[in-house]
Amino acid sequence: MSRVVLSIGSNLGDRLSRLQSVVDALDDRLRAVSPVYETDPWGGVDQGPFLNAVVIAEDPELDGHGWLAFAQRLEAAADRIRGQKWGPRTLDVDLVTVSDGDTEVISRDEGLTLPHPLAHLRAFVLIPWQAVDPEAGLTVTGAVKPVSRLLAELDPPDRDGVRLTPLVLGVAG
Ligand code: PH2
Ligand code: MG
Ligand code: MG
Repeated sequence: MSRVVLSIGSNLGDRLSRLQSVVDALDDRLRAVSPVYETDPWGGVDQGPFLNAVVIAEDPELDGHGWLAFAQRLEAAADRIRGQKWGPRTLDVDLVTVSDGDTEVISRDEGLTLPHPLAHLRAFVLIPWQAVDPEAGLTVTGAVKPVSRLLAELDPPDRDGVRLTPLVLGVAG
């Protein structure tokens, strides 16, 4: 069984609808959806705030490359234009980590880096992830670290830039 943790974000247009499009596409493969957070832009580009969430899904048919293709299809469907690095976007769907059964997939392939090489530095990934999976761990430089510890290691202003909203991503069924 292949399980993915996806970080989803949007800061252009109808941000919540963009995030909802990912939840809808996952349908019965969805296992968990975090609350929605409004987050200060990370990466030094002057731009509007993002909405971010984390979703967890399972699909026995997909491996890392399959999940990546899924993510890219959804970005294309949201009219995502490949623009400035870390700049504004209608929809970003990033693979944080993929596991195959109990084994975390480690990939340094062209185009597929797993786990996500910056996830451990991003409060907008770690805070929603911890909210849906308090026991989660992430491999950083070869060793698994609890997400709670990674979060504790971030600067407080980084964590404060991630604010819980009352917005909800609807799950069908
Ligand atoms: N995505 C980026 C760059 N910066 N900042 C926040 N807060 N949230 C994001 O999703 C984000 C970002 C590029 O992927
Ligand atoms: Mg991203
Ligand atoms: Mg991306």
